[in-house]
Amino acid sequence: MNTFVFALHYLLQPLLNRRRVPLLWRRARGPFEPAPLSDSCEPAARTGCGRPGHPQPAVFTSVDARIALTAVSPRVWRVVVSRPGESPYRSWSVVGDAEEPLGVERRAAGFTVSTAGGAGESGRGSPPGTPGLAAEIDRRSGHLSFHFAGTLLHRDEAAPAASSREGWVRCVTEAPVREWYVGFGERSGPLFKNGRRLVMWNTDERFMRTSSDPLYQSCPLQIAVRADGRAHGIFYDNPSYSVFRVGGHGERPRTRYAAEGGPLCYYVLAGPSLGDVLSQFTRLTGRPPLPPYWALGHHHSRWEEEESAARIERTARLFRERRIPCDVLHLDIGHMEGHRCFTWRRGRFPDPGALVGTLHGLGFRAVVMTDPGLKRDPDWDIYREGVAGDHFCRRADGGVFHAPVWAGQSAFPDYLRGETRTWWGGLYRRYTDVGIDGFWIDMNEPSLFIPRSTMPDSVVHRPDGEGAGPEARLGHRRAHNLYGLMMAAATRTGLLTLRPGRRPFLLTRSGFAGVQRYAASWTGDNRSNFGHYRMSIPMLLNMGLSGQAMVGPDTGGFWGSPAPELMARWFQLAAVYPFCRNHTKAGTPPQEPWAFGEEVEEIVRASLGLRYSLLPYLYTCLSRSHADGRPVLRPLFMEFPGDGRCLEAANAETELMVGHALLAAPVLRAGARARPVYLPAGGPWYDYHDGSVLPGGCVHAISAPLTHMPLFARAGSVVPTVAPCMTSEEARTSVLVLRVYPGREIRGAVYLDDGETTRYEAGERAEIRVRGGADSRPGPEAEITLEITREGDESLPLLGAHRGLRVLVAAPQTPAEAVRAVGTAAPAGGENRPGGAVARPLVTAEGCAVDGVGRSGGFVRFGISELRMPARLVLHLSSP
Ligand code: MIG
Repeated sequence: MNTFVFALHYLLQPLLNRRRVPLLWRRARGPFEPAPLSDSCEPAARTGCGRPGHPQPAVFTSVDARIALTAVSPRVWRVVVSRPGESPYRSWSVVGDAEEPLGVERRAAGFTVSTAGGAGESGRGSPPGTPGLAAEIDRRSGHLSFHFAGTLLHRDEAAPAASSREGWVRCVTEAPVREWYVGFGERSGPLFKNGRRLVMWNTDERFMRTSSDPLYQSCPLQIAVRADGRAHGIFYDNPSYSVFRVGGHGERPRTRYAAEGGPLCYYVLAGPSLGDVLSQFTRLTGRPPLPPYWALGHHHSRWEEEESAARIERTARLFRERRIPCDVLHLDIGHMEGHRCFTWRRGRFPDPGALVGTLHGLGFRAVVMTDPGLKRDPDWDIYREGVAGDHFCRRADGGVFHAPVWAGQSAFPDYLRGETRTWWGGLYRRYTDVGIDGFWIDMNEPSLFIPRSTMPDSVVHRPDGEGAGPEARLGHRRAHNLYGLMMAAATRTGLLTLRPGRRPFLLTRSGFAGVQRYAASWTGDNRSNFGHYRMSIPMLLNMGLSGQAMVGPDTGGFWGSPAPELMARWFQLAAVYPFCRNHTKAGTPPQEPWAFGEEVEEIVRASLGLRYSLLPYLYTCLSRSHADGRPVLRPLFMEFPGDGRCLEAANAETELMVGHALLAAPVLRAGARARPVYLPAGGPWYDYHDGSVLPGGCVHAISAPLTHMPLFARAGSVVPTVAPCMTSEEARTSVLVLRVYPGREIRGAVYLDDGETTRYEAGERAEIRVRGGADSRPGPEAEITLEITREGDESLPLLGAHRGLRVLVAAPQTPAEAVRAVGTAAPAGGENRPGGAVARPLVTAEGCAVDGVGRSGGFVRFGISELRMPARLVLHLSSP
């Protein structure tokens, strides 16, 4: 499409899709009274409500409104506010639900609702004594206020307010103290959303700027962080077009939320830590499954309209010849015959199976793209099947809805229908049959080449499943934000059916709350400039805080061509992003790492080398996201709650924690060769590159030549690594190197499984845990204790696929002689006094043998053999 058409769509799209938030709101008429038990089930009873043994929600009704409070757990409550005639609450996002009993007490002005505490009658509840949320409801207005552990979280004003105009609903919340707002899914702009207007309407933003809103995904989750480090969240579970006017930076911030359709439903997530909020949110909406290990490798992509097997193969060979680590090559829409999904371009892909075979032989995996739009071509079997099976979205008059996209006039599967999802999922057989490894879905906002860029309001979707009868119809306005989510659901389920037991790798552009349970996401069509590079940090942090762990931008930028310096800097940063892919638009200059001169090529090679050495760590971080929803990329204030300087924007959106142990501080400006880095209090910190020690709680001027991104390890952490290598398979199988950064308490883990199958879900996984500590005696003498244990499935090899174990202990202050003196001959557990220089053994070992002691960089290195678990190492570092 030419720029003119793009520009036209760009201009018209917001005009045609935007809706004004009504000015007038009807308040419910009080008083509210507890509803009789028989009325207390929600209109669309999704759970066992009302059946024997199922606790009842606390329901309050007035003449024209109904407020239902349900405790999913003591710290996660659902509020549904409905007016007569409103459609029932039905969720596409929430998959993990339960109910806890609630108690209602009458007070002077209203009622207090609290979790009865304890496991309750149902026996499914939380451990007794878990403090829970409590709510007060004002009898006259129906306003609610939520408390947790003696603190007021927010007062909701006008919860039962609706507007007569097209059934909008709204909720205004007021916090009693200053708050910092994060979450909200994939968004441009700064990290903190205070004072911003955010629209939830999935949009293919064709000219993405650093201020564009909305973008491809929506997640109506607002997380509030307070100065004392506490956090709580409100998740508005409603896919309608909606608008947040997020509270400002004042002392009593008020947030206004309004959605185009009811009922109003929100979940209060009590925290109290930011990590708890993530755990609570992902308990509701699902946790990210583990991707195959290879998906953590470097992905290379390019939208090439003149795609061919020959070009792909050439690219693969170049990566190997030039020794640039790489695992995955992506095939964009150029591989299709006339942009028909699931087909191969004739002539240019004579034998797709052979191509995939060649790629596998070179150690690559192949990912292909599919779009929702299927070409209107009665001679094409897939289109015919779609029509015959009634799988396409319909016009109001019942005919199949068609609109132009890449393939020309196309029809669009109605992913809200279960049968259609099954049909769609089955189509992937055409790719899995030739060995394609991973899948990439695009244009699923949905994005169409018509001026409004998406389906007209009149298009009809026909959802099915629980709560929806066979007659159910959903207009596009209501289904819009769900389209990408359900396409991802259909694709993932299809892949699991086609290749039972194998983990799918799926990448999606669009999504809604809960998309993390189906797919990884990239941040769409960014630009090759420093602004977009910088913005990737707050963007990914907020996606992480919205439950999505496996995320990354187009490294190098999609539109345009990066300056060599930008390419170098962006790859240094992307090296620690969970999803690391280079991608660019058709028609742009080459963006392969070798297209920017030798210096940049070497920097990219080294950055990716660092990434590959960190793969065991990144994988362990992802296993945490899978277990409890905590993201891989974390804002500083998540790891250091209560350190006020972590909430200063200058630190919060230019630095990031990668998991629990590493702090990255990328250089964000062109020409800069140093940057200020705030290292949070509680340090010290170790420079990852040279092992030197820096105190925490202050800003350091860190030099950052073009070759290095400042990276720091937290005292007390253990970072599992391997030597830099070319493929993730090498990383998975080479010697495991535990880098120990002494602190008073030492903690770390390595997650192990087969990296490929879904058996980890059934318990075929294990974890190596390292625990220990360093004494804090002053002076050069130090004693460091490490205990290495293993938990989990005993049938897995002790070190997983790793060939051996080495331990590196950061000891920058230990003089080299002290280590050299005991040399490599240090007998495990024995006295060693070569020349009587060292009075005590350098190391005592139980459960393993130590050999090959030496010094490398700022580390003391131990080779470990004859390993049995638990193993114990006591390391005495002393001056000779
Ligand atoms: O209208 O498939 O964001 O990554 O290269 C553009 C072609 C369609 C948009 C995706 C981009 C991809 C491109 N697609």
